[in-house]
Amino acid sequence: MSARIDPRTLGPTFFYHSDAPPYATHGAPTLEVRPGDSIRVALHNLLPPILSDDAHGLPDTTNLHFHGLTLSPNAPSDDVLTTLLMPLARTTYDVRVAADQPPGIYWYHPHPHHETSWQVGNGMAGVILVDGIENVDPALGGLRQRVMVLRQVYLHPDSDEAAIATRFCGFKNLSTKNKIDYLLAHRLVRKSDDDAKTVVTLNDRPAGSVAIDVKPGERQLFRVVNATSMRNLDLAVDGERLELISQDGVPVGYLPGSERTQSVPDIVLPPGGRAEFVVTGLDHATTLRSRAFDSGPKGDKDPAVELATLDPSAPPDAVENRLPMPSVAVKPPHDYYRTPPTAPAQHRTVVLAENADGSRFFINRKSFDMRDPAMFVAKSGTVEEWTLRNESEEVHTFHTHQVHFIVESVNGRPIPEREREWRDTYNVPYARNHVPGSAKILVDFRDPVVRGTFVFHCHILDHEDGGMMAKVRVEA
Ligand SMILES: [Cu+2]
Repeated sequence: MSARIDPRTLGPTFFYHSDAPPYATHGAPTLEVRPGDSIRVALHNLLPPILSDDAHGLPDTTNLHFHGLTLSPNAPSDDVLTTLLMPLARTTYDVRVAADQPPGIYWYHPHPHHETSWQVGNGMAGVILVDGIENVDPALGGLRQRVMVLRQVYLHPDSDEAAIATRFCGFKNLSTKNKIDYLLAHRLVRKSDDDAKTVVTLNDRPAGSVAIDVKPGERQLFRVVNATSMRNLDLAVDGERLELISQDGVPVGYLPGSERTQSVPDIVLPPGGRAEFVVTGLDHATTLRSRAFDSGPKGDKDPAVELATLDPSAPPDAVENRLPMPSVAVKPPHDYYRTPPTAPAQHRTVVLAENADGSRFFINRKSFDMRDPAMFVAKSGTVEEWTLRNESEEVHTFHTHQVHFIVESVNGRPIPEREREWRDTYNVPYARNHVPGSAKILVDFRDPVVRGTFVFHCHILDHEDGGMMAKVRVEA
């Protein structure tokens, strides 16, 4: 696939290629894999090389991060630190999905420091589905499943149909006038991230415009990715509770002692987070919505938004997508996600903070630089306890690459064992009355494939681009 300028929006986008017409398709394909499979993706950076309006003055680099998968952090696998494609450069990723990767929904997106929010905020993201969830919960076998990608994309000032017709896919093919248009649009849009210039979409259609066929009493599995760059979504369906099956790719019942499903009124999905839940059809139309989310006095506004109508009289699916019936799953040689964590070998503190006007962001008083040494060095095979402390008056979404973690307590309040689950994105509460928000987590470095240097950061991506990121090195 390639990263290039979308002639329709003048924003950066993925195109992917096939041997048959139309040869290049806008967007990023869903990759459906089984545990133990390899994913090979060739990526070609066709973004223009000449932009200098960024604070850092660099051209548009790009790369890929495979969010949530337990992978080697070293090239050609899930490496975002040294695999950084300059314009016209290309590379091939070779990613080995772990034999014990839990079945569920994961995703991939670019991760070039300073550029991540801009690229993801223009929709550059695709889904990775690891097969087999019906073997974990046989009651899911045969249900209709719906993969839903939620984005918040920029409204481009110049994306009308006439303009589309005059543009081509590669910048080098643009006329001088269109090059100037592009530069102006790029500069204009990049500097505006207020909500008025963005729109929430569900599978690339404006939120609220989608009608989904759910028959009365029918159970369907919704598999949702928050692929926005900086928006919290609080999912709910009017008139019913949701049956939560899985968060961040991992079934909630995976940890011994936790319940197989949870009945919940709503599910907060931070940017980068995923949830899989069963919805049961009512005998009348209802609404899948995101409730307003309180991200703190200094946080971005996350107002309520209607996402879709669930309607027993909606037109039937053109192609039905049903989960297979359960089969006997192959037993992996080890299964860290189902093995209770060992006693922590190390205790660390991660302080999240920002400057007064919210333009620079820090972890342990340090704003990220690509040349930084690792902030922490962990020993492979161990579990560590990290205390996350949020000193700012807005929520920050903690995310680690390569591994998942278990949230033990929030603001000093322990999470009951039956509700403990693996996460890879988690909102650390904001400070109130100068008392920092906090969360205590267990970070799992047991899988030997995770050796090398990688990053943890805030998944509100303009915070990451603004420096709220650090490196950790895991050694044998
Ligand atoms: Cu943040």
